[in-house]
Amino acid sequence: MIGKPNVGKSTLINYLVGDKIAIISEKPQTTRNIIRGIVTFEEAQIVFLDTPGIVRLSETKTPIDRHIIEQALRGLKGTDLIVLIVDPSSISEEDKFIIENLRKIEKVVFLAINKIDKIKEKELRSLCQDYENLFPFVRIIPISAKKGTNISILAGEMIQYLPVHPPYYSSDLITDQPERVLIAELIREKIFSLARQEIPYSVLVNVNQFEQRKNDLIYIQATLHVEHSSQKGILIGRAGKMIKMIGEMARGEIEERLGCRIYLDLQVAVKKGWRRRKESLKDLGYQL
Ligand SMILES: Nc1nc2c(ncn2[C@@H]2O[C@H](COP(=O)(O)OP(=O)(O)OP(=O)(O)O)[C@@H](O)[C@H]2O)c(=O)[nH]1
Ligand SMILES: [Mg+2]
Repeated sequence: MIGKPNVGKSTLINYLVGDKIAIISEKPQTTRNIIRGIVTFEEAQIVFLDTPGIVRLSETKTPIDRHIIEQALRGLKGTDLIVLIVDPSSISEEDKFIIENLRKIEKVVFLAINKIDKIKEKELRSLCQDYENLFPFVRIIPISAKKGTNISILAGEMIQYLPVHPPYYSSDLITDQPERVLIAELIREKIFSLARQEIPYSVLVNVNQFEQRKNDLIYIQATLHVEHSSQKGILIGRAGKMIKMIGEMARGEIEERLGCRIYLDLQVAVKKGWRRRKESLKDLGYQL
């Protein structure tokens, strides 16, 4: 699944697997890694890849952003099917940039026009026509990832185009993402919903400790790395208010997921200019 930032790729993967495996926010460029969501149907298994939102390479602000996008585009070659996800506004430069990349690889491409809960039937028809004129999509399916509209149709159609192969994963698995990574992501999601401007983009979350303590309590220690010392104060907030709120929101959700009580210990540290250094990709889970 590929698309420009904020079109609802992560919302869609969560709907498909029936659980939250990818974080979501109102801000663009939330997803940083490729996340696998596995759905096993009676007649097939689909391994969906949620990818970071694509912007034109000339628009990237840091070498890391550039690498992340290049990686997502390269990843297209290794898949059986591609679903381009767009929002129902008119075709943007980003959409065109992605389509140009799709032309270079000969693959079956579906178009999913998401957020149809936000537009009128007539506008949708003319948008479908515009996309049809632009690229030979095998199917154009209007969906709402938030409401679940037409998602089963999309999956059903995709199954028709899958190659024959034994399942890659056991049928009870919905993701191969390690628990620590998911916890770090959930913390990052709360930062996206509470902090403003550059802050969410400047934070790198590392879960360092994850230990079972007595009385069914799990102790989790995570460090929130920011790029500059000035951001440290903002993330902590006046009298520690901001970090406390992040911690409370994240704790609630992590407890729900793990089904037990946790003690969440958050620390903020400065990792000067980490977004400008290519080595940081390793901390983000990429292979250099
Ligand atoms: N109205 C409406 N909003 C939606 C729908 N799907 C997603 N959204 C909203 O769109 C915003 C972005 O959703 P995400 O799933 O984070 O988008 P994304 O494509 O993964 O974004 P990046 O990771 O930044 O590339 C969130 O506020 C979602 O709630 C939909 O079907 N209808
Ligand atoms: Mg996303």
